[in-house]
Order: sequence, then structure tokens, then C-alpha cells
Amino acid sequence: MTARLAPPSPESFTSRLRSPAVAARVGLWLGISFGICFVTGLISHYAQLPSHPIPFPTSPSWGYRLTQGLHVVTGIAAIPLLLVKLWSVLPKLFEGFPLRDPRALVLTGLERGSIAVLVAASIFQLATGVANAAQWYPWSSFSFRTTHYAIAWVAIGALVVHIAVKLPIIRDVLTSDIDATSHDRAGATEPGPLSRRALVRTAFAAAGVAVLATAGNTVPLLRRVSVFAVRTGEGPGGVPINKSAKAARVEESATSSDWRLEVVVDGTVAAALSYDDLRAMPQHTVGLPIACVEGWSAQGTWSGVRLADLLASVDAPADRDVSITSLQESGPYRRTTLPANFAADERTLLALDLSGEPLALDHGYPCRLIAPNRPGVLQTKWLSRLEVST
Ligand SMILES: Nc1nc2c(c(=O)[nH]1)N[C@H]1C(S)=C(S)[C@@H](COP(=O)(O)O)O[C@H]1N2
Ligand SMILES: [Mo]
Repeated sequence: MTARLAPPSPESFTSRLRSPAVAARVGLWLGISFGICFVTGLISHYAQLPSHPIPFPTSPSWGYRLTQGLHVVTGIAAIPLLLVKLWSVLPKLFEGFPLRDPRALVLTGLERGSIAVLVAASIFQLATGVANAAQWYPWSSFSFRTTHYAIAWVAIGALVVHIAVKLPIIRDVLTSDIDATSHDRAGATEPGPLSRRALVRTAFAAAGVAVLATAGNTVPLLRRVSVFAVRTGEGPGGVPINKSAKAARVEESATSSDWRLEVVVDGTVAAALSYDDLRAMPQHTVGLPIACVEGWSAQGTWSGVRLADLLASVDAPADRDVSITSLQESGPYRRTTLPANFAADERTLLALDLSGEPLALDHGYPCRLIAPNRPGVLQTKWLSRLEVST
């Protein structure tokens, strides 16, 4: 009996739930989720570039918080939708190829090849995205951001091909009743435990539950129902802590009485300011969010010195990018570039206080950068040097 080892044939799948009528309805929302996820991902990638050919806007200050929140929420919603969609089309995996008709063989090969790429790229994106949102970095051999970005283009390209190829069927089943059978496989007639409509609704409900369970990362009111939220909103000043001072190995340097903020203009040190010097300058208060690329975000009330004031006080030109260096000695975020339009924005602060209290060591004491509409990853903590590029 060799039959046991043979793969199942499409005919062995008899449930009428595995129908294009289901696949297209779930697929429509999966496509919308992927579309939003792709566009918001491009925004996030662009925001993190060290220089912007077209300036990234500083307003609205909550823009990145919104787009990155949407990115994570649509990515999470896509997981149950993708699972149901794959289940509904599983029999296709076991269909044979039209070996005798070269033209049909090429077309089938292209179509199924694009689906294989789409499925693999989608699973890769969702899996790496979830791992990243959970702050779990199992990969050490590749950079999350460049890889996630590259595969996003692969996924969206394969998605466009897939939609184009399937458009006639999609159009047909979406404009017909969900129980219509015109595009079903011949043997797919068995009723199954629930109706097609109930299956589609269950998929949407599962996506909704997944969203609610994670959206508390971004939406404070949802925190209590967000059992999967990685960040609970705890942390000094109501803002969660990402990397601690201990993990960044700055406990000693950040609390040393020798700490100075060096301001370098045209290669020479124009000022070396102590904590008291910064306190003695005019203080300003702004409400700005920390919006982590990992999906959580939280609003904070920050006070400190306006960066533009400080740069003017050392006669630095106002239209330059500013390189920001942390006390942290290693790690990808120890140095970031603040584009000129961010440096000039009056809401951009060298923050000394959060919620009316001096910054906690873990939030970047003695002094951190906080700028509007900027990815959290670039809101550098434990500042040591500002360099105005020439
Ligand atoms: N020097 C330094 N600054 C840093 C980081 C870091 O690892 N090192 N992490 C960044 C990230 S990823 C985020 S989301 C914010 C979080 O700030 P918080 O910990 O005060 O909430 O700090 C940013 N600033
Ligand atoms: Mo972050």
C-alpha cells in the first residue's frame, strides 16, 4: 500500500467551506490589511533614514504614532485572516500541473510560483514583525529593518500579481451570493460544521480579538484588555521604558558629576554644558509621544531646553542636520541624525523633566532628545554630544 504515503488529492478535500467565495471575502480584508501595513511600513522606513531627500514632516507630532500603530495593528489582524485564507485554498496545493499543454503549464507555473512567493514572504513578514513587536530578536545574522523592508516589496509585488491573475474570479464571487457554487471544485459539496458566512465572520472576529489584544500598546483605553500587549504603560512618568540605563551600561557615566553636554560646531567644541547650565537656560514644556517602532506608544509631558535656542546660543547655523551622540558606548542607537527641519522645530527639546519630575535614569537622565513625529528609536537618551554638520 503505497497510497498512504502519496499526498492527498484535491478531491479528498470535500468541505464546501474551502471555496473561492470564502477565500475572496477573507482575502479582500487581508489585502486591505497588507496594503495599510505596506504603506505605513514605507513611512516608518523613510522616517528612519539618516537623511531625507524630501524632508520628513515634524507635524502632526502624533503622525508617526498613528502610522506605526496602524502598521502593527494591521499586521496582527492579518495573521488570523491569512490562516483562514490558506485553509480555504489548501486543496489547490495538491493540484497537478497541466503537463501536456506547454502554454498552460507556463501560465500555471507562473501563477503558482507567485503564490508560493506571496505565502512565504507573508509568513516571513508576519513572523518577524511579531517577534520584533515582542522585542524578541532571534536573528543576529541580519538586520531586522533592512530585511523586513526588502521582503515587504517581494510580498507586495507578489500580491499585485496574485490579484491581477485572480481578478475575474474575485470580481465574480464578490458580486455573487456567498453560497453560490459556480467557482467551487467539483467535489467540494459537504456542508461542514458552520456556514460560509459564519466562517468569514469568525475570521473577522478573530482578527478583531487579535487587534484588541495588542492595540493597548498604542491606545491607553485598551490597555486592560490587551493581554498580549508587550508594554503596559508602567514606567516613571507613565511612559514605558525601552532600554534601561543598566542594559545600556551608562549608569556610571550618566550620574557622574563630570557629565557635560558637548556642542560641536564646525569641528570645534563650542560649548560644554553642565546639568546646571541646562537648568539655567529658558525651559519649555511640550506634550509629545514616544512612538516605538515595536508598536507601543505613550504620550509624555516633557520639559527642558529648546534645541533651537541652544544652537542659536552658540551661533550654529540653523539649517543643518545635527548628529546626536549618547553616552552609550555601543549599540545601533547610540548615534542618530536629527534632520535640520527637526532641529529647527520649536517643540524639539533636550528634555530634563518628564511629567514635572527630573527624568528617571532609565528615561535618559541627565538629558534626552525628544522631537515631534519622530520614531521612538531615534529619541536618543543619555545625551553626550551634539554635532552641527558643516
Ligand atoms: N541611547 C539610547 N537611546 C535610546 C534607545 C537606546 O537603546 N539607546 N532606545 C530608543 C528606543 S527604541 C525607544 S522606543 C525610546 C524609548 O524611550 P523610553 O525608554 O524613555 O520610553 O528610546 C530610544 N532611545
Ligand atoms: Mo523603540
